[in-house]
Amino acid sequence: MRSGDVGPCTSDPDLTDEATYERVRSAQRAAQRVSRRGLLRLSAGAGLGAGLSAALGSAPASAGSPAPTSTGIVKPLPPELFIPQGTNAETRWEAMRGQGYLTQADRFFVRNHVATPLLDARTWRLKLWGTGLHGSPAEERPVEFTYEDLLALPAETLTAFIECTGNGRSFYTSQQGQQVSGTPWKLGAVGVARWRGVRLSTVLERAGLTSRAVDILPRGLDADFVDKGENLGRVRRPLPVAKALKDVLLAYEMNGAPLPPDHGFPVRLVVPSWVGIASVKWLGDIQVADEPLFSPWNTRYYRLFGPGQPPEGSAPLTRMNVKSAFELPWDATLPGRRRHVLHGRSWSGNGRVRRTEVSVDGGRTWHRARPRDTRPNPHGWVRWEHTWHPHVPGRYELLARATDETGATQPATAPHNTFGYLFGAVVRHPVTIA
Ligand SMILES: Nc1nc2c(c(=O)[nH]1)N[C@H]1C(S)=C(S)[C@@H](COP(=O)(O)O)O[C@H]1N2
Ligand SMILES: [Mo]
Repeated sequence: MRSGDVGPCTSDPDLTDEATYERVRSAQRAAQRVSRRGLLRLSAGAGLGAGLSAALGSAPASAGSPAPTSTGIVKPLPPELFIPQGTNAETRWEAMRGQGYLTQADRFFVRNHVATPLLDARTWRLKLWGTGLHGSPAEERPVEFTYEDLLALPAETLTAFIECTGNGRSFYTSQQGQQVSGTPWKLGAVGVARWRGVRLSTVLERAGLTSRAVDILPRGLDADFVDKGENLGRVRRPLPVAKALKDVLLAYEMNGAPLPPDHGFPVRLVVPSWVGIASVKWLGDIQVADEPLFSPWNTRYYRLFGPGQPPEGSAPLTRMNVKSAFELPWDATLPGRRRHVLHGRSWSGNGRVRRTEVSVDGGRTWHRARPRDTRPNPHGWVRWEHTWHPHVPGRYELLARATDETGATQPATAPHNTFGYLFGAVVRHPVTIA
């Protein structure tokens, strides 16, 4: 977002640190009390915005709309763009070659706990409820917003990546010989889009956010998630109010078009720089509480478990780490004795990437890659290129290593954790020179 922080949290605290997390929560008491009158005014005279007309015209629930396939994903998954991963689909990095800065929806990865639900924007409502709102003590009197209400509120755009916490997970096994559980992603569980919608702070304030609110719990409208026979209910993950007020978007557009069904139509959260699970899709309701909230998605998942961690796991994961990827097929073959321009992208949840270095000799020597985005977006990625002229045919490993504005860089190995989260080590990309 262009403008500065909103709400009580004007610094940039590291909420992965539990002590900071606590401090942020108490600072939250300074949050402004906002009346609910603004909300009532909304209903009168709000015309249909262009986004709504477009969305209603192509309402996924209308007759003749595509039905989800066996993967539960609605959009086509051509093999040249996606690697199938069960109910998920991974972007092929070679499909980013020649693309612009943004990841288009036709190739944006999909991470679904269950099937994509087909929702109707005309009947959809966002409900806010809980002890953190004025005059809404109980679930039975939620504050409701229609799709049209949201379109009538001030809109913001935000260019940000969404990345699965398990992106790169397969490299724990293939590079480090370690066992991990979960979808064996390579590096294609990330994409950058231009999201448009309403600031979550705007909606929380209009719903009557109190100064006592500490956590919110956004919940999706997809079906219950069942893990090995245990029903864990609908996907939901608590978010501290401090982050909710800072830079989170209730997005209804992706790259200038209404959200596609697979990416959260009609409305999703976009929680910039944080683990993908925070960006809840198909948003149905948000509990706002004056006490800390918990769900399996911040207790049993999305913490680090394993060596060096307490039995209950680390603090809940928040920011993503630094990563880099080449826009090449996995196990690429390139013609020898000619010049190649290698392309790639680097990104970090800590902030802007400052530089990327490339090694074409397995890590012995490193060369600064040429950045292609000179004014990098704080929540996006940086494109870069490096010229390579291999003379000798054979097997190579290409490495890329980024450093972000906090000085965080990609190590040679990633600390093991049983779920294989946050693989931030340098990935060794195999290439054969023919
Ligand atoms: N309701 C709901 N929201 C969800 C999920 C889900 O399964 N259901 N998956 C989460 C996870 S783990 C990720 S990584 C992102 C993926 O967003 P995308 O499918 O648009 O790429 O959505 C998040 N939001
Ligand atoms: Mo994820």
